[in-house]
Amino acid sequence: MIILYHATTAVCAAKVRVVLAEKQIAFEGRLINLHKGEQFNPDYMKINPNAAVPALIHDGQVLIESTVINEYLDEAFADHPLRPISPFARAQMHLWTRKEDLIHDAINTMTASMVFRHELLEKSKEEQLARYSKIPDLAKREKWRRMMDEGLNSSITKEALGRFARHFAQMEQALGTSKWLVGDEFSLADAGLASFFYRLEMLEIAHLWEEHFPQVSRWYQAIKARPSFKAAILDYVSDEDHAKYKRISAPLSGEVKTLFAPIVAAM
Ligand SMILES: N[C@@H](CCC(=O)N[C@@H](CS)C(=O)NCC(=O)O)C(=O)O
Repeated sequence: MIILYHATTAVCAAKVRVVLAEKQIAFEGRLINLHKGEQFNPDYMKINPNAAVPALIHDGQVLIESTVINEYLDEAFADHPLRPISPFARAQMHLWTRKEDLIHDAINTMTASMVFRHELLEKSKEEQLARYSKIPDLAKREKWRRMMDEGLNSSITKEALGRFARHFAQMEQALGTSKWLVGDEFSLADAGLASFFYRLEMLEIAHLWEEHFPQVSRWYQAIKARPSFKAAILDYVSDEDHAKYKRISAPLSGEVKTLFAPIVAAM
């Protein structure tokens, strides 16, 4: 039996749901409401001491870290394999999956500076602090504080956009010669990025790749055409979430485009 601790829109949790859907593995979901701070509940932190989703329990064994969970699922469940067989191709796949944490950090930066910040600025100082002051990792906590204070003008935002530019350029190169990131079979490398791209789309900044990286655009359309995209990502995002992201992000989209242009031009 599989239990997944997740949150509806959290991209790392959606990353695991994509793999569960691709491999057609049934699971029991337990939602953790990150906005209410349920990730800091001591009982949950016994499961995931990082106070984050996802966490997965398989036959009583606890797993955390979405990249590790996805690799575990593919190893533990043989049907619908998502890792290439050849050692070289598998190494290429790992080169992609090991970068997911860095890209997730950049996704989190954009979400914090474009959406979370604007929601939190409407709340009291106490409520703002309550949202991030219990994050166990001090660097992450400090990043939240800076995003609240500095927003899109922060050097953290520029660093995140630089990461996207480099990642998209590497993807563009790989996708110039193959259908998916590693050869012509969909793998964990592709699965791990699906929810990240959707978050950027929800933030109204799909122009980051659409205006510069045609192969990446082609790849994302193919990702969206897979049944796992609907089952693991779209079905968990409410109309209310969509409306909220659009309302807050759309006015900031042009600003992000202006910040991104010189970064891409300098590559
Ligand atoms: N490297 C971890 C990152 C987990 C993570 O940061 N998850 C986010 C949601 S995508 C979270 O739960 N954040 C807690 C918070 O917002 O306080 C993974 O890939 O599992």
